Amino acid sequence: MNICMLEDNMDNELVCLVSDLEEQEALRVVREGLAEGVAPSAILADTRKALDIVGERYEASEYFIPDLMYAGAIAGQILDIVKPRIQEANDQTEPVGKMLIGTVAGDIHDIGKNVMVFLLEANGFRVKDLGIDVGKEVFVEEIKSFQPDIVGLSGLLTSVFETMKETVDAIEAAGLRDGRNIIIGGGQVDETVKDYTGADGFAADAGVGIQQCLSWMGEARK
Ligand code: B12
Repeated sequence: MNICMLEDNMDNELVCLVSDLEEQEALRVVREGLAEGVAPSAILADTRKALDIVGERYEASEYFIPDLMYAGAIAGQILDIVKPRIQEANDQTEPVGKMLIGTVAGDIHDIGKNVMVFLLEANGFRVKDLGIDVGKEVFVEEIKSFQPDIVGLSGLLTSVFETMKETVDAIEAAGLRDGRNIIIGGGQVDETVKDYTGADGFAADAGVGIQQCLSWMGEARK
């Protein structure tokens, strides 16, 4: 047991190391865990728990913007290590569905979106991730070529709720809404924002988002 586990009373070494920004130790634990057969989905779940703690520490003024960026970079490296394992498993099977996702224009937050992407892949979706600050025209063009079953719009800033609405409107105006669902996600979205933007669903948590997407594809988990 290391010091951070004693101090924070956490029983999970990876959650503790990532939330304490112990980059090298965290990456070592991830690599050893994978070698010992720990499920990639468990590593992703722990990484998400750690990012929630980082967010809480930021709001409590214990962490500052550089710490958030560092936490994001550590999470990104973990996701990079885990991703090939998830892809290996997915290559063996037909995808559950196709999902196009991006953070809408005006917003550069992507940690939560990336968690959602990895959970989608872990659950058998083929995912095209458009990245951050994605304009509505780009969503429209990518829907035409990728033909997703579901479109996911991520946004953490309240100021981009309008952009989400404009993106949904543009998809509708291009005649690309029929036969596919649109889900919005981000820490501050709720039923009211969903109704305002005209999306079909919302999720302020990736676990809820996965359940919604699986249910749309007819594979809801019990
Ligand atoms: C980390 C962070 C940053 C990092 C982002 C790094 C990165 N690569 O993403 C940096 C430092 C860059 C940043 C910048 C800014 N930030 Co900031 N940031 C945060 C912080 C602390 C944590 C966000 C996070 O990653 N959480 C952890 C993840 C795992 O959670 P999540 O994003 O909510 O994602 C989950 C769900 O929402 C969902 N989800 C997410 N996307 C999607 C998509 C779909 C389709 C689905 C289904 C689900 C889903 O699944 C995820 C996993 O469960 C939040 C505070 C908070 N508590 O959210 C502020 C916060 C979002 N930021 C805020 C602000 C104000 C800013 C800045 C404007 C600050 C500034 N003055 O420059 C800039 C904005 C720049 C821009 N144009 O976007 C405010 C927003 C307030 C508001 N009312 O809009 C917040 C709420 C902080 C606060 N309390 O004031 N930020």
